Amino acid sequence: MREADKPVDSGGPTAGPGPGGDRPPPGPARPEFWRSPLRGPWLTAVLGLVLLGGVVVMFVTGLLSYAAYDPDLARLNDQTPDKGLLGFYLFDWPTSPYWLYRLTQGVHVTLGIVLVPVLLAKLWSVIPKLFAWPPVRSAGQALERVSLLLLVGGVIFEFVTGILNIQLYYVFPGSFYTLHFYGAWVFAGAFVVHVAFRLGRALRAVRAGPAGEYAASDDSGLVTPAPAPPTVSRRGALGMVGAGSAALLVVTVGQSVGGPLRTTALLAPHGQDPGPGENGFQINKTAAAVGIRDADIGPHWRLTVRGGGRQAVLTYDELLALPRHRAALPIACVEGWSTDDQLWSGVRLTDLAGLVGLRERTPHVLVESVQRGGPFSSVVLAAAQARDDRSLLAVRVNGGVLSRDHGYPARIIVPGAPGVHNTKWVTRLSFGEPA
Ligand SMILES: Nc1nc2c(c(=O)[nH]1)N[C@H]1C(S)=C(S)[C@@H](COP(=O)(O)O)O[C@H]1N2
Ligand SMILES: [Mo]
Repeated sequence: MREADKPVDSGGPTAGPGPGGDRPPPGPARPEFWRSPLRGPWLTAVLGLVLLGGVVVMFVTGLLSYAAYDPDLARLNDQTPDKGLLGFYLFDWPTSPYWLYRLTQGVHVTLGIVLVPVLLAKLWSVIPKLFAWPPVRSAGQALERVSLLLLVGGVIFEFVTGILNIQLYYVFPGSFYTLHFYGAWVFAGAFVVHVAFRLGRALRAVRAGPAGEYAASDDSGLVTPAPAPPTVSRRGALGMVGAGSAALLVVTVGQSVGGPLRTTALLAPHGQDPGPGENGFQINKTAAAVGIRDADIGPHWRLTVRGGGRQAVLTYDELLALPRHRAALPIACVEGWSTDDQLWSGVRLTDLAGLVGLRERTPHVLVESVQRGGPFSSVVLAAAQARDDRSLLAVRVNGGVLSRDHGYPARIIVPGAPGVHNTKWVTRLSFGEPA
């Protein structure tokens, strides 16, 4: 009974009351309450180092995802207009390689799911520290505990909001995007502090091995003084965590990799085979789900093209009469799922800009759909996106007419961009807007 044998610093005014002064009250604050022989610096360090690598990749791909939305281009593209310095690194999202967002966001979401068992195991491995007694020993230690609160709270917040979003539970007070964005920065700050303080110790613990020498002289607060008989070794426990991650990988990754793997994406709401035919690939929001009416996309539908002080209004037949080009491009959603390349056919955005005299040096373009409201009903595409030869206002896909749910009569498809920039049910293109 470590705590009982040796006098602990007197905690001053915050020390626990009652007999024994700083003897923790019965329950989880007593080290012998936690009996698993698995806990110790080695297990915590190995899990921590795996998380360190994973979290860095998640943070970078998350920042990339934010950049891919082109938030600086227009207020319309940005749910976090008060980001200030946090947007310091933003850059123009490229159109090549055309699978760029499919890769970065597929990695972000898949890795997030795969890390869940690692995260849970890591939190389990350090849980006795949550009940450390006395709760506050010194100002420095209090500060450390607050940073750990931000670290643990932040990581749980990021995983929970991310997973709810990809499982399509939109239960957030406010926008997921805003919460996940600011949450990531809070977490990242606490994470940097944590790594700075603990990396050296973690590396030493890993070198010492699973049954390392530390047990006798342990000051980590992780090793139980009253171990229960082991049912599995530390390596075995780690193996189970790894197996859990591998299982999650198998039932998730197909939604991003596609091809024959798509049918294995059991955990992915959009991951599975959406049926046969030219339009047989994932749908995000159906026309019905966002309130598209027959009249909106029937014979009275028009495409208005504006820019440079001019305007052209086209019927569907007039749009079909324009020169058509093809591009094989995927849809890659922020939720991590993506389609295989689909063969789109439609009118180049530069040709449409040409209708108002802006074919050369085509500027950025405001794309609006017939959808009334909703965060994805309109978007601003960058000039580089509008100028790419593969950027189309598509009217056909895989040889068939666009289905209602894929954006009939006409939708945007842009290489490299997040799915949300591929606006469906388009009715107006305003080149050079907002000014
Ligand atoms: N008008 C409109 N366009 C939209 C959306 C929307 O909700 N409304 N969703 C976007 C999102 S988030 C994605 S991922 C793609 C999905 O396209 P799909 O349903 O054809 O696969 O459409 C985009 N275009
Ligand atoms: Mo999306």
